[in-house]
Order: sequence, then structure tokens, then C-alpha cells
Amino acid sequence: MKTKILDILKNSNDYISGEDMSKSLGISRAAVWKHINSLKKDGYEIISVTRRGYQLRSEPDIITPEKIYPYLNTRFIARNIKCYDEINSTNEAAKSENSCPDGTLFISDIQTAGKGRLGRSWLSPRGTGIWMSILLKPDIPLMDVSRLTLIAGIALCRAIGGEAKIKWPNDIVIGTKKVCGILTEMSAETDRINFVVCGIGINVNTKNFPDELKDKATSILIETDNKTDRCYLISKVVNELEPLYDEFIKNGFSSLADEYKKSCVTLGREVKVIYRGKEINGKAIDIGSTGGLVLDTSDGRIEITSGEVSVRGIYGYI
Ligand code: BT5
Repeated sequence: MKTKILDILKNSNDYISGEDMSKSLGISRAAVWKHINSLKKDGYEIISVTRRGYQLRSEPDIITPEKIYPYLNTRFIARNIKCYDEINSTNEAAKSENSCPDGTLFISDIQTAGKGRLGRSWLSPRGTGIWMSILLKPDIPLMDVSRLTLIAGIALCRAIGGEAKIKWPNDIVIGTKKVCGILTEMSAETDRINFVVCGIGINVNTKNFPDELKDKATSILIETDNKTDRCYLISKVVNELEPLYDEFIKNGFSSLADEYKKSCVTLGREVKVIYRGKEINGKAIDIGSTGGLVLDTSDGRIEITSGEVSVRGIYGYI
């Protein structure tokens, strides 16, 4: 109902009376007033003038389900949204609330303990980024789960647009710096997936990074000089992700491999990989049909399915 009231306010150029809204929505004027107050608490600037009604003056730069829903054209992803002002990690929230419906989106304005891979931390300051996790319940073999990171990478490249490229497997970079990271986690039994959590962190309107990240991190604002509406970008990501996910579930990764390869900045470069405790040097030449990185090394051709990859020329690897 709050979303409907917001829609009406957004679509009217003039004041709109509480009575007109109550009639068109079939609720009492007191209920309209209650929802208007709740929108004001969310930071919407709504003025009310006696005998004329309400008018929306400005929208806050906050993330709310009401601001995301109107942009969505998905069937199930983000149809249920859990929005937090502050949380330790949206991946942790999704894991502990895994009984929520398939596709539930967990999102927070700030993460106090944002996580990267292998116990690393992910800087998630207030109000400037997108820190979100999608709870998924796919019926796929366990070994296919890591490919969801690649699918998310394609969706993120499309949604961020411009010069955004994928550094295999889970970074989105612009130029030589990281604008976004993906952390896919899962819970499974021996042969059955209980759920997967696809965590996505995007530096959107970040102006500055701390010294330790300055050389390797960037934001959409820094790269384009434009402020981005975070709710719009969230919806763009999930709108791109859902058809890719459907295709992946139906036909596997191979039909998506071409687009992945076109967006993948790792290919054709010299790379250094830490894989199962060993350092491997070689040239990245392909993405295998199952999503692995194919390397030409002095010992011949190998395919790795996970690992720490440093690419010559990116984040200072020389
Ligand atoms: C990642 O790990 O890139 C996965 C990041 C996933 C973050 C999302 S936010 C929503 C969800 N909830 C979570 O708790 N996590 C997910 P990795 O490849 O391990 O990269 C981590 C490294 O990136 C760190 O060690 C830093 O060097 C660097 N880093 C940390 N914060 C960054 C930031 N905001 N932007 C760019 N680089 C960052």
C-alpha cells in the first residue's frame, strides 16, 4: 500500500488530496495519513497543504523496497525484499533466514562486517554502495554452483555498463580497479543443495577509499562523474540476472560462455594463479564450457576451477 501511495504521489504533478487517494485505493483517510507519515520517516519530503492535499518534493537517497519494486520486471528474484539500515553482512542475514522464499533479496545501507572470500573483509560504508545478497534455491548439481558467480558477473557487467569488465572469477573491474565483488556461498548435503547465497558488493557513489584500497578500488561515481540511483541499479542487476539464471538452469553455462568471454578481461593476459597452495604462471586463453579458466603453462594446458588469480596490469601485478 505504501508503494501504491508513493506511486500516486510520484505520478501527480499537482497536489493530491487524501480523500482522492483513499477513494482510489479503497482505504480510509487515516490509513493514507499513516502511510504518508511512514514515507516521511523514510526520508521522503512530502508537504501537505490544507484543502489541497499532499505533494512529493524530493526522494531520499535511501534504499527501500518501495523504491525498488516499481523498477522490477522479474518473476521471483527480489520479489521479496529484506531491507536493513545496518547489518553485519547481508550474506550472513540470507544464510540465517534461509527459509525465506527463493529469490529473496537482502540489502543493507551499511555492513559492519562485510565479507570477501577466504575470510577477507569487504569495505561497505553507509549510504554509498550496494551491499546485497540473493537467496537462491536451485536444483542443480553441486559442482555447478560456482558458475552462478560467473552468471552474476555477466549480469553486473550489463547493469553497470560502460567499461565494466569481469576479472575471472568474481571481480568486476573498470580499467585496472575493482568496482564490484561477488561472494557466492552455499549450504548443501552430499548430493543436494539446500540454498545458495549470491552476495554482491558494488561501489556506487563512493568518493574516496582508504589508503590501502586507493590503488585497487574504484566506484561508478569516480569513473563516470555521475551519481547513480542505487535502487534503480539494484533493480537493473536483478532484472539482468533473472533471465540469465533461468537460461543457466535450463541449458547450463555453455550458452552463456560467449558473452562471459567477451566481457572477461583476464583472457589473453599473463596470469599468476595460487591454486591449491601452488603458484602457477601462464597465459589465460579460454573459459571452459563449465566455467573454469584455461591456462597455457610451460607444463601444458590446464583448467582451473577456482583460485586466486592475479592478472598482469590489474591491481598492480607486474
Ligand atoms: C570479493 O572478495 O570481492 C567479494 C565481495 C563480496 C561483497 C558482498 S557485499 C554483500 C555481501 N555481503 C557480504 O558480507 N559480502 C557480500 P575478494 O575477492 O576476497 O576480495 C576482497 C578484497 O577486495 C579485500 O581483501 C580488499 O583488498 C578488496 N576490497 C575490500 N573492500 C573493497 C571495496 N569496497 N571495493 C573494492 N575492493 C575492496
